[in-house]
Amino acid sequence: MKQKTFIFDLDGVIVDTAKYHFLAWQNLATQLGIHFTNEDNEQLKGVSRVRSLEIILGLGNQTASDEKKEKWLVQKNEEYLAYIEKMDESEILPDVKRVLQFLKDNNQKIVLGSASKNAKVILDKVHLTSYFDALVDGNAVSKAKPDPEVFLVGAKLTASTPENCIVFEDAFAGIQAANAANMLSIGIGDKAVLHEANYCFNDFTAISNEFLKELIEK
Ligand code: B16
Ligand code: MG
Repeated sequence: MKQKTFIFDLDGVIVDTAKYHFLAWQNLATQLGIHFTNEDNEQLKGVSRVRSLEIILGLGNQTASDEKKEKWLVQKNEEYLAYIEKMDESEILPDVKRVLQFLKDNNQKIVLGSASKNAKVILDKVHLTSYFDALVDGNAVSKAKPDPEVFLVGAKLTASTPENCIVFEDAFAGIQAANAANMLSIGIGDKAVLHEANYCFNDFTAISNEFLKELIEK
């Protein structure tokens, strides 16, 4: 059997941490007098922490000094980490573990490619760290998705060529990053949003072991 590298995004693919990001951002927005809804939160998916704050300030037509922004970023992250602290395996999204296990059993490389600087903590919390051959997170890269850097670093760490990499992503910018890296992109979520992906599924329950086998042998 061939060996491919399967790169997983974290938030929205392995776990749904968007709900915790939302609660922490909403608290900060309220403090700043900015109306921030669940719908607005969609814009923050896959986007870096700093960029997320800029989007929220933009919603309220506000600007702030770098010093203030730094203080708010720390405050938001502390609150977010308090939610993460309570996470356990029950928060792993449906069939993610089955897919990881199938890939491992078939000697495939598994990599994390996330914008989050908290990725390692989250993987440890849900006890999935041991499945991964390499972790590429927000601390390891300087350019955010849709730049392909995060996925290209992942390919390099597993000594794989981009053509042999398959990316699972829930964010439009993430699919663009995978395509720009010359990798096969698989959208997890809404097909209307992720229309640039090579394939798209609602979630991992729709991805069979036979399909994974096909991807490996491609
Ligand atoms: P942090 P992903 C992303 O994770 C989230 O989707 C995005 O909403 C968040 O702002 C970003 O991580 C940074 O997270 O504040 O923990 O560094 O989808 O790339 O796994
Ligand atoms: Mg994501």
